[in-house]
Amino acid sequence: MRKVKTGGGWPAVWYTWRKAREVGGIRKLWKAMRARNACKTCALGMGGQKGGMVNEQGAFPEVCKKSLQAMAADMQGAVKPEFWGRFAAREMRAMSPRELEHSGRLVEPVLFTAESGRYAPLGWDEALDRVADTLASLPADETFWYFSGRSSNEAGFLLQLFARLLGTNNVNNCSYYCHQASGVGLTSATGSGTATITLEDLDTADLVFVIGGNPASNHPRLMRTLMQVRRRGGQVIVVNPLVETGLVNFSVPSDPWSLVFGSKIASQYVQPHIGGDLALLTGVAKRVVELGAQDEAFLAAHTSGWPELRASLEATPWEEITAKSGVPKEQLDQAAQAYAASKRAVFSWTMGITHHAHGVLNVQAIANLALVRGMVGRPGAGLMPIRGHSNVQGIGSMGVTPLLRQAVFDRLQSHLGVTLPTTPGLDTMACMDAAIAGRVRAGLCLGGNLYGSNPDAAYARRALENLDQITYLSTTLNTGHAHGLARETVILPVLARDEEPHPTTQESMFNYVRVSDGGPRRLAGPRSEVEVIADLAARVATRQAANKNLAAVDWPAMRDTGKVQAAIGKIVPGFESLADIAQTKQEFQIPGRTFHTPKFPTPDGRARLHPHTLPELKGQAPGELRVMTIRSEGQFNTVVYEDHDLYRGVDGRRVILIAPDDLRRLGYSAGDQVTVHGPAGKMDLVTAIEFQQLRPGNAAMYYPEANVLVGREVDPQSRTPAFKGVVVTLSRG
Ligand SMILES: Nc1nc2c(c(=O)[nH]1)N[C@H]1C(S)=C(S)[C@@H](COP(=O)(O)OP(=O)(O)OC[C@H]3O[C@@H](n4cnc5c(=O)[nH]c(N)nc54)[C@H](O)[C@@H]3O)O[C@H]1N2
Ligand SMILES: Nc1nc2c(c(=O)[nH]1)N[C@H]1C(S)=C(S)[C@@H](COP(=O)(O)OP(=O)(O)OC[C@H]3O[C@@H](n4cnc5c(=O)[nH]c(N)nc54)[C@H](O)[C@@H]3O)O[C@H]1N2
Ligand SMILES: [Mo]
Repeated sequence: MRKVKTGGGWPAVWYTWRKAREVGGIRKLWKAMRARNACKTCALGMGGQKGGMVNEQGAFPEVCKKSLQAMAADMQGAVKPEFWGRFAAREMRAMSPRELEHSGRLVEPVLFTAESGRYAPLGWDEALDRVADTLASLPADETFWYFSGRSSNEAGFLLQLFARLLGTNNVNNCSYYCHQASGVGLTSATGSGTATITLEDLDTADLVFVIGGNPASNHPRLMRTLMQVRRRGGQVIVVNPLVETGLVNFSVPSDPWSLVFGSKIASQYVQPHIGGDLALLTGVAKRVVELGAQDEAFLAAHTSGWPELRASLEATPWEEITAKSGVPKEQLDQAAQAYAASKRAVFSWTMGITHHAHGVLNVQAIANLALVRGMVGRPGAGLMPIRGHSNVQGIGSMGVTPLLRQAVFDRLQSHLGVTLPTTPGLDTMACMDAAIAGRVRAGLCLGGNLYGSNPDAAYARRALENLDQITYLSTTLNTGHAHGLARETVILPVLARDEEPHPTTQESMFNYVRVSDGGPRRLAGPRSEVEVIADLAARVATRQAANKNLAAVDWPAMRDTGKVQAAIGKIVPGFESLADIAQTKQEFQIPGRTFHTPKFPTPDGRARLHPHTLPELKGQAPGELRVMTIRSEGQFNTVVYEDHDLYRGVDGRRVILIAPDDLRRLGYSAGDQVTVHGPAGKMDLVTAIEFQQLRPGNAAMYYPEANVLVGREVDPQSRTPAFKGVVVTLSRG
């Protein structure tokens, strides 16, 4: 396949027309896209009360391929009633993620049993009773609750509340496989786990670091911002082992000049080894200090740990830094010079930073580098984890974590008059381990694809198979519904956010809370998430009449989202105005999270610096390669829309991208069929693709397919798997 020379551009425009045809015309798609609902894809945030395709500053049109894909998927027809009779689970397992997604919207509850080996429809009452019977009969700690980041704040809050009142803290969300290292790392540095800036800050930044991410495909709306930084004469430093076409040049579809001529994005493109960022960031910080460009006054007044960090930077030899980062000293110097000259620098990052066994250390190293020049706690500068799912941050704010924040815990107890469980809850990987060990017996998943997002796919399948019951609240089919089967598996079809009967809210990565109006249902059958959760909780409460905790909430009343919003307003600090948001429709910035002055919510009010020793670079033995498992242009997580990867010019997904030198060194040629051996297993019939734009020693494969190889090693602090640091070897065939 021919590789395009720029990201975005006309292909993105043509794509819009194609999608419009699929869903029955541009007017229909336009109407759906313009409705007042928060965008369904990434957490950069769009839509809400200013109308669809509008950002928090009111800029329009802000549209990307992903939001069209997601919208078109929700606008498709229903799964055909005969689907369930025609395809047994075995046959569903042979379907690709794309085929499953395109089977249609789920409109009726279905039940799979191990005995029958297939799903069959059943009525809502019967389905909810079955789930309620299981949940009510088990000790609460033998259940677990997984949330994706696609659902509303209201659904997230209500479901975690139900789980706690049932008696368990086994409550977690996809963040454990995503940005958890950012939350943990940022909290250790600034006392707050989210971005320190707002979207406006990016308008005055003169330098933006883009570390370990491919926003050209995964957060396309950020590209306009990066283009504007360059137009203002600012710099964009990209740190990525792979040269992503769209980060070199991007044609912003909503900008006529850019669309025709393309816009330069990276002013410097640094290619470290996979996992080499900690060394690289340490090197840049060391060089900044050598240049005398640190902000001593800021460090003395607003940080703690500077003498220790300085000593550690000075003690780390350059040879170690360049060997472990893979980046020559001149390039580190160039980045340090640009940073030393910057007045307002923003540091952004994504999965190339968090998906490592040292993910938290990576995030701390970014914070160190920013703090050394006083770039946190002033306008136009700061720290910006680029979040994944559209409401993953809100789901976290709502208390979907094993450990509730103390304020939320206290208020729940005092407002409801309940005693909450204090057992340490299980994070996502710990739930899988508990399932394998038989210590948890049932699970409930609010969206997502727990099977598909897990490392070590065979282990994930066995873990889920070992459960008595798993329940999925889903909009469409995914691989989890075919491979992640418990002895009894129930799928409950739910409405997408723009079909909800009541307004819901979502939080962007800039801590901005949006209101989605909802809208008319597209198909008969699915129910709102909040309604399903309230109904289920009511049924369990009836079965556990002696459970005073569950009796403390009027569950049937909670079917009204407004009641849930009132509860959130009372319980979650910063969300007070949610109480009457259905009437006011007033969107807001969560107070206390954006830092325009250097006052930090740490115990001593100072930001904390963290010295590090550099971990060994993995995968250096002869025959080994470091693999990062990454997304293509045509997918959203485990949902694959297209098999080709436009900007990397790659066809097919059973591939490994290898640098030309490595291909020769290992004795293969481009196009050879290989078996890739990883810590968790092997993958055969993989096509070796010669890929110029990779730093030698490093290779790339597509997620989720490559999860058969990825091991279960997690970062000890954030419990996030090392999806990007997978050591593999190859054999022929
Ligand atoms: N279209 C689309 N948009 C999405 C998603 C999607 O699947 N599709 N998913 C959403 C979600 S949930 C998330 S979390 C985000 C993910 O957004 P990204 O983090 O951009 O996605 P990945 O494909 O995991 O990105 C990996 C990028 O990091 C680089 N990388 C890998 N390892 C390293 C490393 O060790 N160091 C450095 N410096 N770079 C490295 C890769 O070369 C690649 O460019 O996107 C969100 N938006
Ligand atoms: N090897 C490897 N593994 C990875 C990653 C990687 O880079 N490499 N990335 C990790 C990351 S960053 C993440 S976030 C996880 C992804 O983790 P998940 O969030 O668990 O997975 P998704 O594929 O995003 O889930 C998609 C499904 O959500 C459902 N859905 C969509 N919209 C709605 C809705 O409105 N409501 C409800 N209830 N359901 C809905 C649909 O059924 C759809 O099939 O995977 C992780 N796993
Ligand atoms: Mo993610």
